[in-house]
Amino acid sequence: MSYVDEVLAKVKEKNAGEPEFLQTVDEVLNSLRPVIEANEEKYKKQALLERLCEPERQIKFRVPWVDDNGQVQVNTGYRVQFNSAIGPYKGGLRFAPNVYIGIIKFLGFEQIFKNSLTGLPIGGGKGGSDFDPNGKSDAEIMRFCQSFMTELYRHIGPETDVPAGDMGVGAREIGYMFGQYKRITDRFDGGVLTGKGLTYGGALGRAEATGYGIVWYAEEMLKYNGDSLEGKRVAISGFGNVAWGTAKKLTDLGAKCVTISGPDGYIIDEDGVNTEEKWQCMLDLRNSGQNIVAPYAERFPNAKFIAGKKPWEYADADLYIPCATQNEIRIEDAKAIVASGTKYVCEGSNMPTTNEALEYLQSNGVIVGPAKAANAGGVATSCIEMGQNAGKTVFSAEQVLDQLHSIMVNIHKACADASMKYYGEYDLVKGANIAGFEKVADAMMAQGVV
Ligand code: 2IT
Repeated sequence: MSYVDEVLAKVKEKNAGEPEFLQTVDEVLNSLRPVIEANEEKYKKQALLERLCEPERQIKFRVPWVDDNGQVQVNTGYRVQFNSAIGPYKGGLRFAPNVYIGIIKFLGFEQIFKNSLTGLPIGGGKGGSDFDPNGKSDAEIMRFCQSFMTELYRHIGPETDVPAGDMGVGAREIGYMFGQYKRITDRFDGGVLTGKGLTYGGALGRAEATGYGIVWYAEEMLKYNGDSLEGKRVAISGFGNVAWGTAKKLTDLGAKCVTISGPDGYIIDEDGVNTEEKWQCMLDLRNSGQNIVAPYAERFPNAKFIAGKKPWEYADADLYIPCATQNEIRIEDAKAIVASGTKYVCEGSNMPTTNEALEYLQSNGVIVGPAKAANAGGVATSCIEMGQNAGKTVFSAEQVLDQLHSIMVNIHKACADASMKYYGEYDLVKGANIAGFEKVADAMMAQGVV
């Protein structure tokens, strides 16, 4: 049995109840085969892959809080510190009812390669809670965030582990957590959290960064294939921070975003989600705490709401960009996307495509930009924010966004070059895994058995 197969079998046995984690490990390790085979003896002796698949540390804790009726509620908090070979653990916090250790581990594992791809010195980590922010009052959100940080603070720090937002955690939640961290520790450690407000250390451009980065990555994909975004019709899913930044940058670059979506269904807006008013509407929908997009069609009567469906059935797009959540493109969705005749899918959300759907898209000639490369602009800008905080300075929006743009161009090139080198073809999915892995593997080997 090859070393990769041996490790895959062990990981499957050991993490049987964590399908999302197994999904990403399976996808990543399979694509690393040629690199592993070239170094098999050395890597096997050092148990490099076993170490890579085992988090350095996992923290699980009780988060008690009092709701507005005086009732005590209890949630579970998590922080998985996955890999610190190239820098302090870095990655977001997700608050969503379906969060359990398997989700945090899949996100943390992906984060290792993503952070490596940025070219910046950040390791991989992820955390969160099964707390559902929808329908909660502002006071409840604050009490939850304070309780969460009352345990988390002892495990994080600007040189140790630097959380940020993910689904359910935006600038408001980061603010409440930062306040509590500062109160407990009596330190203004600006760089302990990223995605902060602009008045207390946040970076200009961080809010837009994930979406902007995705579109810049998509632009590189199209350019490489002799194409451009100008005049393209783009179907995206989601309506949160990632979808918002994506819709804005698509408009900037002359493309038209024609769909957005929520758990209740999707919106078709043939005029384009392309005005300040429409982007503000996305923010309002997010802030409503209802987690629905239907009201968009009431506010903009030319738009149509399709209940209970996903935008992948919309056939008239040149490019599809999932920006909602994991496994939102399943095999039947991949079939619809292929049937539309599109050439491109660029992943915005983390692991939006099941492995079966991914295989179907690629084997039918669709060029896929993988999330760990395409959405790396968010965490890259977080690292710029860490640098700003450490240097006791403030960067201009232009400084941040110019750097972000060149990071995205470099990531695309690193993915393309790595897949050419090991597979002799342009496959960004494999290339991202390989390019991300090589740097981490080298650092792990250099640092001995730790
Ligand atoms: O998935 C991600 O890369 C994020 N949620 C952002 C992580 C970060 O540390 O900015």
